[in-house]
Amino acid sequence: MNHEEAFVSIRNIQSSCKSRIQLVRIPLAKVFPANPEILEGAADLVQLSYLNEPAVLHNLACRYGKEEIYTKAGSVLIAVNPFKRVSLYTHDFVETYSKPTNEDLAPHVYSTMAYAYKAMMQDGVNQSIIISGESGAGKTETAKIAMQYLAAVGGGGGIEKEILETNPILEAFGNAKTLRNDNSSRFGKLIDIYFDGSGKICGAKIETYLLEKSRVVQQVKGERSYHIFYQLCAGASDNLREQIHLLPAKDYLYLNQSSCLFIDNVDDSFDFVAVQRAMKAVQISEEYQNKVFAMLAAILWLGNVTFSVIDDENHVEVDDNEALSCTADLLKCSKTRLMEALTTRKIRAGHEDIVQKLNYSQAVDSRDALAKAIYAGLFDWLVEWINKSFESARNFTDRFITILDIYGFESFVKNGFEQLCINYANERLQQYSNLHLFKLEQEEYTSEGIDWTRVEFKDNQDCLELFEKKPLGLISLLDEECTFPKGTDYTFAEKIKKHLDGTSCFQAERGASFRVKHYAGEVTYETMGFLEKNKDTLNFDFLRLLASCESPLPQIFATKLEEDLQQRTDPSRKNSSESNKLSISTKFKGQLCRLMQRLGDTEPHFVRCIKPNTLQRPDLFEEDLVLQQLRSCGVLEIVRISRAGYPTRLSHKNFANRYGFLLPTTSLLQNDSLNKCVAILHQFNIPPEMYQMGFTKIFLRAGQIGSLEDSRLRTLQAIIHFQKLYRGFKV
Ligand code: AD9
Ligand code: MG
Repeated sequence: MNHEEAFVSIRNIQSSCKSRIQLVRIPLAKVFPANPEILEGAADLVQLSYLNEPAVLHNLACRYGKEEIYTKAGSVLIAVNPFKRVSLYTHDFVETYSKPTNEDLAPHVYSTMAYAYKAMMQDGVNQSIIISGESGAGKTETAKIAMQYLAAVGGGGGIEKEILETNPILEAFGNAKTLRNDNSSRFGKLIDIYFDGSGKICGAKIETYLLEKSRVVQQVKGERSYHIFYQLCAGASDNLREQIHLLPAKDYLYLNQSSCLFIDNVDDSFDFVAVQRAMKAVQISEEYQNKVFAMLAAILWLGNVTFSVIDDENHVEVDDNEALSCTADLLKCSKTRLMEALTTRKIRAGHEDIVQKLNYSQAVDSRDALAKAIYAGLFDWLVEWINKSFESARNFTDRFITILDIYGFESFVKNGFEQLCINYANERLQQYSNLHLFKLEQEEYTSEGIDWTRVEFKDNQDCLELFEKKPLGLISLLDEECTFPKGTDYTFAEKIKKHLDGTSCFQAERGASFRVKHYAGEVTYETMGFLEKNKDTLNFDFLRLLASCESPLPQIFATKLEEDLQQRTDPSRKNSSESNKLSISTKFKGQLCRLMQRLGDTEPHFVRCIKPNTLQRPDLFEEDLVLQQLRSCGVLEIVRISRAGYPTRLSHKNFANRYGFLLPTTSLLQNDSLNKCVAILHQFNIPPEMYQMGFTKIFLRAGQIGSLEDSRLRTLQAIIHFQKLYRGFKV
């Protein structure tokens, strides 16, 4: 064997945690020390002596094999998606975790929630649960489990049932089947659950972020639009079907274009009943439910509206057919007005309006834009309705636990504007969690009188500046380009390359692409569609059309859209013309900023969800996939923060009890724990830079406990061996 190589026995981890030993030749640099057996499957990663990536992975795999899906990484809870029912959420579990105990209970969402609930009630500090992870990792399920726990311990008034019923509604209208997750949330969600002085739930408030509107009109092959469309088509009663001129899902372009109408093991008509029940629970009357369904049908019919070219310039008129009549009938608007809005655009020139005819692709875009606006209006209306239904009870208290279920970091083959926004949100959350965890560490060190300056820590401020800096940050430059009449996605790409190339987190790529070095990895973005999506131009003709509808919902949408337009108009600028309204990215930045402030007033708890395989299958732990997530959701960063400091912490007493017997008999005369600790450190030649002595605890650098454990084990084995010999001798 040469110096650079080592023979190592590799434990081939099966999900059942049974090991198969294999002998392989590996470069020395790639060999990491394994942890002592006593740490196998440790409930907290920080307990590991060796915090290298394979050790962390091995630990999670071992636990996963035993259906121990929860593991702690310091104060963070890691949840590995089991993709099957696990018996961890019964009433007994709620009981166990909600009772005060001195025992160390296994990591669980319930234990995080129990801690948060207690802290809120006893210390009066509002709490937040921040759930992150990539698509399909289990964020939404975890959020529901958290809510169910709170409903169990803080329930009784009945309102908790209504709060839980908001889940099926928001999932029906905001979730869809994607290639990654059959029930993927296409919006971010923050829910505050309010409690009265006796700890009973008394209200809730929901805020949503960036709903993916484009899905309403287009999906990639194998994905679906929002569940509610298929549920409606499958589950509507004959009466309702007739009322809203409903066809089967396969007959609507917006639903059939992606060749995916069903989801395995999902019964859409059954789920429709559940949604209707949930809507009733939040006091949406049957009459109003039917108005909601009429809007959905209007969107579907709108998708079937077709156009015919009428001249050499490709101008179009709407085909006057069933699709057009049904849309107009459902919206309760004039057919002529609808036709006009779909095929022309009024443009303001000086003091006059000029009517411009649309060509074929413009008309299709305008039809889709109307469908998206109606859907977004409907979604916002539902959220507002739900919030109103909880409003009165909420007024009496300011005590709450907030749960954040937000899209995780995304990196696909092609990444666009949505990914940029999502990853920006993740950068913000990452900074927030790093600062918090770092602060926690710092507090513990300070309270123990430990020298804190020896711990180094790097943050992601550079990347956030790349986004937020004014005037030369990604968001500012994008906004600026949106205000130029001649600005295009291409000129935007040119501009950011000119101004940002050379900054630490940015790299120019070929064509209209650029690359950002995120904390979780590098992502290449293509600027196509950036300007249009950032502007989210609102066509005033549609606003007027919706306002003219006799049905109440389109009227409400029109008012809301107008309000939104006003909100998005920067008050510092006087002229409220379209080009001066706040862009989507700037609005999102503001939302994130408020979110951070809100979270800043609470005591946060972090849950990182991990997807163990891409097949959504139980009992399959793909190490590479998990490792990539551990890196990108910052678990290894947390571990690194601990590693940068002194991850092993034992009280003087525990340390002295565990290793004291290894001391020569003379030292054993020391009866004081602290003196014993010092003697042990001397005995084992642990250098001063490898530990610090706190007031009540001893702090050790990563890896130090391993050699002590080895000696302890060897000595114990020798003692046992000796005892056996001695007994044999006696017999
Ligand atoms: V997305 O970003 O919204 O696409 P999520 O929210 O992270 O994603 P979700 O909670 O929807 O993922 O979980 C995906 C699927 O995993 C669920 O539909 C369940 O089938 C499965 N899952 C997740 N967590 C659990 C669990 N604790 N127990 C059982 C689970 N199944
Ligand atoms: Mg989700």
